[in-house]
Amino acid sequence: MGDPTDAWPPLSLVHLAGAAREEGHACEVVDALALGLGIDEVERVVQGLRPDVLCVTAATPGFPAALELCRRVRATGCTTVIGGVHASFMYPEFLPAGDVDFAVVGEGEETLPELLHCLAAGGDPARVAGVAFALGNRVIRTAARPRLAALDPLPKAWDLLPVSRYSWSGRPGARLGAIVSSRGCPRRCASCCPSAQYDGAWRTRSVDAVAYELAQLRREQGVDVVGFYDPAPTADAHRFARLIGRILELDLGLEIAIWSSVPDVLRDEAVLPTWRAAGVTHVGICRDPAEDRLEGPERVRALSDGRRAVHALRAAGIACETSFWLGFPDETAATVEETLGRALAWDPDTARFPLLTPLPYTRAWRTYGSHVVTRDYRLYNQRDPIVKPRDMELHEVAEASERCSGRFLAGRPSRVAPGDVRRAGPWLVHPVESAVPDRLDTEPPAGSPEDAPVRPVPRQ
Ligand code: B12
Ligand code: SF4
Repeated sequence: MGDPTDAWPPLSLVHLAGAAREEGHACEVVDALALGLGIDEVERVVQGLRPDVLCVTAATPGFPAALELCRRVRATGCTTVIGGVHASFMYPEFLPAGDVDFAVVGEGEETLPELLHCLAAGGDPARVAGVAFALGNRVIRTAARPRLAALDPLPKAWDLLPVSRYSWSGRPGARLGAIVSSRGCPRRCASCCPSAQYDGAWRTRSVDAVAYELAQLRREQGVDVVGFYDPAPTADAHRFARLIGRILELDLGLEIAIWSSVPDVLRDEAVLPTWRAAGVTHVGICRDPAEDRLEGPERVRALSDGRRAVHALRAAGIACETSFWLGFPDETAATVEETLGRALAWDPDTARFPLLTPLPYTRAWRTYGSHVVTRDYRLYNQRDPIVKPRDMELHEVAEASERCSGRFLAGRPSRVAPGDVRRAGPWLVHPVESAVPDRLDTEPPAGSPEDAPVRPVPRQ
């Protein structure tokens, strides 16, 4: 749901600073993304704060910059700690270079305060579970830290963040907040980062705790729209129905953007109007890249289900966006057209065409790793091509993604351009139910998505 013009709150820092503060450590948070700070500016801010310990979070594409910041700050005598999914898996790769003192492996809410205590007391970090560090020419990984036994309540430090800065192009002018209602995802897709992060485990928070936190965001932080950052809040139908019921009771007047999946949306088709009544205005549909390489009946079924899910959401007044993946090793001009045809047939409000970006710590790496042409992690951003197709040049892949976005948008005026603040968001894009003709229930032929046979989709 991200867009370059957005400023999304860094929820990891909200929880980590909250956890460290609860254990008596004074904290400051610098949200470089929201403040638009480059590395030199962040360095200056950090030097001005003169911290004992600098803690940094970064996903894979931001990791080289995070390491560079740690390297510079460490040179002034400050201890540096880095965490997040990339750090959790890749610490043997970067720790030997000596840019950063400690990597936190896994969730940080317990590990970070314990590490900070240990450092302040001059203790032995090898006794803190969930940490890795370099010692001479060896990398030490301490005992594994069990996942948090309970996710309620999660510590928070919203007061340390520039909350008035957070906004989403989907709702211009509104204050944006964030929450997780669960961690991980039960679906275990091969390319998936959150699934790898939690090893396929899915843990939920209690409905009451989530509802209470939503009320706090509304009343204490003045938030108008909340992004659920967990990828699978709807995975358990019963639990999500209870959460929707609680939100309806509270009547907070919040708008809510969530992630979901085609099976969850179709399962809940009959109750989608209650999602909408509770404030759910935007659903991002999570799709593993493998879904763009299905064959035979599975492919036909996936297309028809995807279309039905989009229609069902639209009928309930909920906007949806999803990604269609390009840049596979077997990519050709024809497969690009097929993927575009699939996107046009689904007809979500927003379609993105990210490029296949296998991560070294996911199962997909076994399939695609040998086709990855660079270990420059700055390019692992799903926009720069890092997989070389056998029959296409890298620049052709990037151009294909842009072309697909342009052609998708050209098809229908009510489609939403990512970043188009005038039309973006669910509140303007649903003039009538099924503005899109029921047109396809099979894959359109390569090269001519608009010329595919017209066959009505049976109503369920
Ligand atoms: C919100 C979000 C964003 C926001 C980030 C806002 C922000 N300032 O943080 C925005 C929209 C900006 C964004 C942008 C991008 N994102 Co994003 N994003 C997410 C999302 C939905 C939630 C992340 C989150 O906050 N989770 C909740 C927190 C609490 O969990 P956490 O971060 O894992 O933190 C815990 C632990 O990891 C650990 N920890 C984390 N950091 C640290 C640091 C320290 C010091 C310690 C001790 C511990 C620790 O403790 C935390 C609490 O337990 C995830 C998908 C997902 N559901 O996870 C994708 C995700 C992280 N994004 C992803 C991608 C690809 C991108 C983009 C490249 C997209 C694009 N093409 O532009 C950009 C890259 C931005 C950048 N510069 O790096 C991928 C990352 C894959 C990877 N490993 O590289 C993910 C996993 C989505 C996906 N399935 O592909 N994203
Ligand atoms: S549905 Fe999405 S979040 Fe869940 S495992 Fe698949 S790709 Fe990951």
